[in-house]
Amino acid sequence: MDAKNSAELLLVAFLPPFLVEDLEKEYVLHDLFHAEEPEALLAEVGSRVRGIVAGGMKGPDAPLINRLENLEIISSFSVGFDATDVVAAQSRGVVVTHTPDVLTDDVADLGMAFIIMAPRRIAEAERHLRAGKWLQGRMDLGTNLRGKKLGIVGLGRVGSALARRAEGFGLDIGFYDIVPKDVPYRSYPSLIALAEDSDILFVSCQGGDSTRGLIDLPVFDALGPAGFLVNVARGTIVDEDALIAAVQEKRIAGAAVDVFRDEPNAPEALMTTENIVMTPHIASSTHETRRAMADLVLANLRAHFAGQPVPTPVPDQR
Ligand code: 8YV
Repeated sequence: MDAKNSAELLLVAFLPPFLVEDLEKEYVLHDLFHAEEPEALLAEVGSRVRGIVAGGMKGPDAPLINRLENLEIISSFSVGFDATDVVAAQSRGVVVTHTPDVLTDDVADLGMAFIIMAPRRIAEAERHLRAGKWLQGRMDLGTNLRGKKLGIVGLGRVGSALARRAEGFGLDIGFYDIVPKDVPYRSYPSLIALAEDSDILFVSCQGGDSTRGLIDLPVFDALGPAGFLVNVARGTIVDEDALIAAVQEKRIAGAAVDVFRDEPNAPEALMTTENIVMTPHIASSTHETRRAMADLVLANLRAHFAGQPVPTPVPDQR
C-alpha cells in the first residue's frame, strides 16, 4: 500500500516489532501498551480510534471498548480471544477478528514435544547431566508412550492436530468436548470420566470464564499418580494451586505447561519442582508462524477498512 490509510489504531498488547513496522506504513498508531500516561493518551486520541490491535494475553475490556465511540474493529494477534471482551464488542457492533489456523501446527508440535518430554523426563535428564550427576549415577527411569491413553480436553484445531501427531506415536486417543465431533476417537461424557481413563491429559480448549479452573484437584486425582497433565492452551483453565499440589504431592506423575495464570509470572513454588516442564508461552513462537500471524492481522484490518468481511472467532474452536 502506498499511502497511509487514515485510520487510527490503538495497540493494547506487546506486538512483534516487524508487525508494528508494517502497521505503521498503513495506519496512524497509538501505543497504549507502552504509554507512560495511558489516560492522557486516551483523552487525546480516543475519539479518533477506529481499530484496536490486541494480543492473546492482553485485549480490550468493556470500559475501554465502550469509551472508544468510533471503534469498528479489534484485530487480535492470537487465536485465543479470551483477553478481549467479545460480548462488549459485539453488542456495540464492533468486529472482533483473530489469527486461527496459521499457528495450529506449531502449538500442536509443542504439545507433542511436551507429551514426550514429561513421561520420558527429558528436562530432568538434561538438568541431571548439566549438574554433573551422571558421574554419580543413573537417574530414575521414565515412562514409555506406545499404547498409553491420551485424553484431549477440547478437540478443536489444536486438539485435532495433536491427535494426528499422537496417532504416529501409538497413543490410544480419547477426548472430551462440549461440541459433538465426528471423529474416530473415543468420546467421553465428562472431563472426570476422561481423566480417570487417561494416562496423559492434554488441555486444548479455549480460555475465558467458561473454562476457568476446569482442571481442578478432583480432575488431578482422577488422572491419578501415574498420570501426566499437558497444557498449551491457557493458564486460567488449570487451577494453579491444585497443579502445584498435584505435582509436589505426586498426586500425578508429572506435568508440562506453556501457559500460566498470571503471565509472565510462573509460580515460584514450581521453580525447583523436578516433575514439571515449564516454558514461557512459546507454543506459536517461531519466525514463520509469528510472520503468518502478523500477515493475518494486517489482512484482516485491510479487508475491514476496504469494506469486506473478516473471519470472526467461533467459540470452542481454538
Ligand atoms: C501468542 C496465543 O503467544 O494465539 C494465541 O492465542 O496465546 C499465542 O499464540 C499470543 O497470543 C501472542 O499475542
